[in-house]
Amino acid sequence: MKTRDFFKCLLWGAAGGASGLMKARAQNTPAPSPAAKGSAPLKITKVRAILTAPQNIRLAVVKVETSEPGLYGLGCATFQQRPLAVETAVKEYLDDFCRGRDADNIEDIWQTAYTSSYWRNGPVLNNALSGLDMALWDIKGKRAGMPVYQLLGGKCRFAVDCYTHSSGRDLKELEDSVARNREQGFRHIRIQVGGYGSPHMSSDPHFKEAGFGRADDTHQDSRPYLRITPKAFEHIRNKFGDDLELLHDIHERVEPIEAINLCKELEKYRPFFIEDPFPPEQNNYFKILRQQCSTPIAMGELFNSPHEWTGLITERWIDFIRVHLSQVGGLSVARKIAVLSEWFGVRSAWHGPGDVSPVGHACNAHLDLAIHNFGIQEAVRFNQAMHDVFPGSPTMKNGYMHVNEAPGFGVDLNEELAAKFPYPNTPAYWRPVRKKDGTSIRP
Ligand code: GCO
Ligand code: MG
Repeated sequence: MKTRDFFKCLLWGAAGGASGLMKARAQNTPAPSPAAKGSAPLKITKVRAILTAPQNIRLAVVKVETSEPGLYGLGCATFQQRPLAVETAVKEYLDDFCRGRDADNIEDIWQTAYTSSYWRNGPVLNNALSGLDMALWDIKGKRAGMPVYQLLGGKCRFAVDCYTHSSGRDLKELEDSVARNREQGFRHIRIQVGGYGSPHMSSDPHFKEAGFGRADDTHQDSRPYLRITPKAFEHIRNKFGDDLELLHDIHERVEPIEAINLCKELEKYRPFFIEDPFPPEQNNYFKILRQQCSTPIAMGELFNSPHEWTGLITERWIDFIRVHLSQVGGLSVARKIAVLSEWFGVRSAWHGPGDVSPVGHACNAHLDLAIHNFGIQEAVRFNQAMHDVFPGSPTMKNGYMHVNEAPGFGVDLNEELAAKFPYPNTPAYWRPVRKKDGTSIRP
């Protein structure tokens, strides 16, 4: 065979082989996902914050609009003490930063937006980032035609078990409040005597007589609170028995050593958890607390930075991680916190008070459904106006939170109606809390 013919055959063979290979590769390449099928990458066209207060609490929700007509996402950016600062961060910075970016690349947008301010991990920027992040997950769920919990791996439970709040100025009022919540099916109830630290039980605010501070500053002594709280646990345990799960929020209102003694005293009442015994500035006290008692501990609603939660989790100094999803930067961060926590036996108890929007509550619930190390979810009741402004809001039944099966988070926002609930004309800041001599304490 002439050399030339030999090489010709070789070439034909190779060409034939290659085309065969490409055909096989084409056959094995899955069809483009619906997310991208037939459409150019989905571009972000606008990012804006919507402010509303259907329940007289300052809520902020971010809406991300896209190049696909009618396709948008919603995310919670609620920081009720500084909402206008969050609105500015969205309007003046995130909107311009995001326009034209591929809405599908959530993690990349999170990471680049997170460092786009160079300085990071603060409440204002994290809330703005959270609104953006959650909205992108909402969009991805809508494009995939699935609820977000499905994107996170599907359900680990049929619904989200919740705790609610009971309080009373005295033990009788507290007892009545617990009875009402039990009637509604709650098996987990947080008990407080009055507000955090029971300030109504403090007397003689000497700083006021001395003209120190301002007249509307709050006075709280720790002793009355430290005396009444164990009594409240005893009273409720005696009234409702051992099966009712009891929770309590110290809300960082007393000195660290006082909180340690209180946690030791409450141990015999087998609380489900005691929350925020110390301020984040005193995280290292958790080690001492762990050495002194085995009262289950929850911490985290005030956290903004990984430096605050990582050590507590990896040292197993807490039992429940309670971050406020928008304060840590959104769902993309919270799901990583959940994964880290699972490896160290820490369960979730995401912050879910009235100053989280229904979109934020839905996001809590979607994550709660999908993670194995779910502990409990804080829940609040929405009034009718809230359901009207946020159609598709999560619902409560028999102490469980339910989300709907619509794609995304399943919660929408009626902007026209939202505009009818402007922010209340009251100070947005947390009023100072002072000891008898005027010393300010953590609120
Ligand atoms: C809780 C919290 C809240 C916060 C409030 C601050 O456990 O639910 O402590 O009540 O105080 O969210 O704005
Ligand atoms: Mg709390």
